[in-house]
Amino acid sequence: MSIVIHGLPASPFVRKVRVFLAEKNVPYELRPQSPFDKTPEYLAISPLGKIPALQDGDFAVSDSSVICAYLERTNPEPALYPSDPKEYARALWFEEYADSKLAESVGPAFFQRVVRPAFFQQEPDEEIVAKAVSEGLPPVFDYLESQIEDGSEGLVGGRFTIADAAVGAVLALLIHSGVEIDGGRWPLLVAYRDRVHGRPSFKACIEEEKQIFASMKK
Ligand SMILES: N[C@@H](CCC(=O)N[C@@H](CS)C(=O)NCC(=O)O)C(=O)O
Repeated sequence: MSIVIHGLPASPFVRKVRVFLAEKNVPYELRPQSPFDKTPEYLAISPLGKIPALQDGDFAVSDSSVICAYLERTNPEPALYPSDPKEYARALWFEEYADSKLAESVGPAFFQRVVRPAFFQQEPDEEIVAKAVSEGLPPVFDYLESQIEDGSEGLVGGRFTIADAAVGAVLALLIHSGVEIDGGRWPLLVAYRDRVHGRPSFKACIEEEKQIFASMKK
């Protein structure tokens, strides 16, 4: 297996890359790398010390967006970036939105409910979770709800693209955090989330992660 992904399954950015690889049917090895363990060896392949990083033979590169763009060139089928210029730009926009605003809004609940107990043996601060759920998340859910076409397989061009790999990867954090999306208020988002997470690529990751988090809580 020539492709190695350095990272942990808990990271939405690692999940995005894993889903992307699965959608393209490319085998890879996930090599455990904590974002808190910035060894000189890891910094040599990921200069910011962040996960994920990719190694493909003697080539290494970091950042999930860069990695996916690289993989699209090395493994063009199925295409996960639209070819139409406007759709391409919109797909990149949703990837950017997922990696920044959506991740920042979902992050506090995940950090409190999963990262603190599992990695630091600390209790979650439920006030932080409640604030994120009541104030941080509704505007991003409103925005996504306004962008989803009823029944569509993806946010752009009616099919699964990098946009959905990125958005779905961050939405998966809510499952692990025990945060529900209110289907009465955001019905298109819930249906979209279910369609995206129902794909074999996402299903495999999410099931594996559930088992990992369950065993870490014991
Ligand atoms: N833009 C980067 C973000 C990666 C990122 O922030 N990863 C987190 C883990 S989810 C990390 O490594 N954090 C450690 C740090 O910021 O030093 C990407 O898309 O790969």
